[in-house]
Amino acid sequence: MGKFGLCVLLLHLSALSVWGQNEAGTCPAPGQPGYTVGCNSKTASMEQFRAKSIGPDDILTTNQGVEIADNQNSLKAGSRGPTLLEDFIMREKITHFDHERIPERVVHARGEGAHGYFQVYSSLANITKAKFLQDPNVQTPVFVRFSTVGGSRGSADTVRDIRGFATKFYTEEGNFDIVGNNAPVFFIQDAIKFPDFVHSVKPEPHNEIPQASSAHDNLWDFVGQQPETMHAIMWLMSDRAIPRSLSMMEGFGVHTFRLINADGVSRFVKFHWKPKLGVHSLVWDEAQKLAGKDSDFNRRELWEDIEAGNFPEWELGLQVVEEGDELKFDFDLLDPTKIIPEELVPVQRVGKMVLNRNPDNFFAETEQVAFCVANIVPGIDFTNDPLMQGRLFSYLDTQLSRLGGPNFHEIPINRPVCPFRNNNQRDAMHRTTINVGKTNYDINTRNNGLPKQAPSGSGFSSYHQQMDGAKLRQRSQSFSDHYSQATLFWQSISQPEQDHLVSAFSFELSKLEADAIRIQVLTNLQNIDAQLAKRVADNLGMPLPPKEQNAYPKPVTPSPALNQATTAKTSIETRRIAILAADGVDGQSVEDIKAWAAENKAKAKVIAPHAGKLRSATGQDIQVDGTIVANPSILFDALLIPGGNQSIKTLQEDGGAVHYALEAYVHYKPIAAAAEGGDFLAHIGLIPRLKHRDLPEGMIVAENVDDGFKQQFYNYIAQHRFFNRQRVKAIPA
Ligand code: HDE
Repeated sequence: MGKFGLCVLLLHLSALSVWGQNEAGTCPAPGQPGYTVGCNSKTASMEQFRAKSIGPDDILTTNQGVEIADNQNSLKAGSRGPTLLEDFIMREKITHFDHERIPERVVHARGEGAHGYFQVYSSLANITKAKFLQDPNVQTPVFVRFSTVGGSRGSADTVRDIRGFATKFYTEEGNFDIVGNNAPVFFIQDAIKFPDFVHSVKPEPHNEIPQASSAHDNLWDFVGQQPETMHAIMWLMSDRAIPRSLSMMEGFGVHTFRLINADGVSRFVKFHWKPKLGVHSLVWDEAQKLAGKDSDFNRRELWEDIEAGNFPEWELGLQVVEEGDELKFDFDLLDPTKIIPEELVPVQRVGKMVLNRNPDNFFAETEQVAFCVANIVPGIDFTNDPLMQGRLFSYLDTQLSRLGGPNFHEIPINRPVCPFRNNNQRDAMHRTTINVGKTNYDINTRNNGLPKQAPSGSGFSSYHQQMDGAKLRQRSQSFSDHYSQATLFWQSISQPEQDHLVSAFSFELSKLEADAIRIQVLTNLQNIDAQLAKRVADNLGMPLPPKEQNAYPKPVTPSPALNQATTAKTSIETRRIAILAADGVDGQSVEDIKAWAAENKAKAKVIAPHAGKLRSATGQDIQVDGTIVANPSILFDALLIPGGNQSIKTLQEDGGAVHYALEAYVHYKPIAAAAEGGDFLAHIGLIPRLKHRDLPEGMIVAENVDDGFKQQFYNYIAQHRFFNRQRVKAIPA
């Protein structure tokens, strides 16, 4: 910082009269810059000085605050001589760089985060005393981190995987974290199996292959031996595991938690996040190509949507079960491999979460954020789910090494914003708080007994659940049906989703080396549904193994809530439309569609064979937003081919353009053509040549881009994909 900057800062600080360390000797308020536990008049000014956030606009200094005069040349003995050890500026810089990385998360390493708020629709006082769920006028700050599970930090976004969906609520009573996933069930029932499960799905230990993929022998070997994985495996092989966008996926707390009201009455609860834009997925071929062409596809879109003011939004849903109803289901509420079908216990939508601000710094916020299942507030409590019990231990434990010691709660993104007052935890690595005073123990008399416990009736106290039972290593018999809900999932999803699921199993199993593993998995599938097993076996060219005698499933009633085809399909917000054009295009329709898309919070881009500008049929300049080669069709939700004789002629001769449309077709995307655009589609064989009738579904061919055209295009884009298209398999794209 330059001397001038320092003066300005000091002047600014001395002008603070309310929260600053001023003449009156007061301390900054909790949550304000410079606030520190135990802050008093001696420490505050130093803390304020340090609390200034570091921007790019000051003069470079060393970490000791010394201004750097030359950041381009190291100190040498002669301009061609060796570098001197004395060069403390270079040594400090390189030493710091050498230590820039912290260990990546052992799972969920790749992620992206955003800030926002949560607001309850109306008071939930009847079911919980949690303060942030009482007042519809209160907006509670949140930070959300989405992640994939298996891949390393630099792996691709669009791999087949469960997505993490972790939310930290900075409530006025302390931080509450819902550390959830985009699947409502987990692969195992007991935490003791977690390291084995994770080892099996991660790259194999001898060669670290494959990265961010479940298609290898170790995972399927584990799955074959552990039928409890099968329900979550169905989700992993389904379209849910390749979300179109992070804002188009559901979130689930997975475990059953408790809600406790002010009268001490406890109820069971499952947490859900319901996306405003509905649940939509990529298709597998597209996901695989995206992993190469834009490995940041999901991350980039989240960032861009927030920058553009298209804020992702979810409703918080609760499934509440009365304490007395705990045992009324034909599965165990404590079993994390089971859902409560929404048709049995409806999801009440109780509030909304909006993500409206990107992090300032990826490392400081998204990388250093520490979620923990054990972070709860009064009014919320745990259950005996044996997976949850293990998680209560694991998160803080792993963060001790990931974030370098027990003081990671002091990192700004992890700090509560409520009046975080005091405790006697002291010292350790990276401590930044300067505690003052002579006492660091409870109960003391030397500091009038302060800090002290919350008065009786306030503060957190655990739900008084009755416990008994022998000490043993055993799983309850009520956890033993591993197939019925996998069958429920299979029978609930739509036909296209079933087809995709069969393809996903076939793809993954075809990549295995060991036939024995394939046979074991087919046996498990046979226990779920004979049709499913047969279709996969046929694709693998293998006979169907016999169904196991003692396997469930029970008869199931399909759950429409699991069917992605019934999701919200009413909006084109955030959707991306490619306008494929070349010189000579009808400029008016390009402008029209761009304006119409923007009005509807969608994004239309002109994609052309070359960058720069296009010359329209009437001689205007049209800005090209991207080239065909750098902006493939997989980056878009829909395709428009405007008219213009010359443009169409050029596109017909351009293999890249032809492939563009064929690929959009095989990915089931809406395709619209205006005027001569229809000739292009006919030329490449996507629609009949002579009459533009009997079009494949999701396609529009019209004379111009009038209101009727736009309305139909809107409906088609909102529809997302058209899975009943003919001849998709025959098209080489
Ligand atoms: Fe996690 N999990 N997990 N997990 N998990 C971690 O914590 C663990 C489980 C989930 O964006 C780790 O800080 C155990 C279920 C998310 O930072 C670790 C068990 C669900 C994230 C860990 C589970 C999750 C994690 C790795 C079984 C959905 C990323 C680094 C007993 C409800 C949070 C870290 C973020 C991260 C342990 C199972 C979700 C090792 C032991 C079930 C979203 O502590």
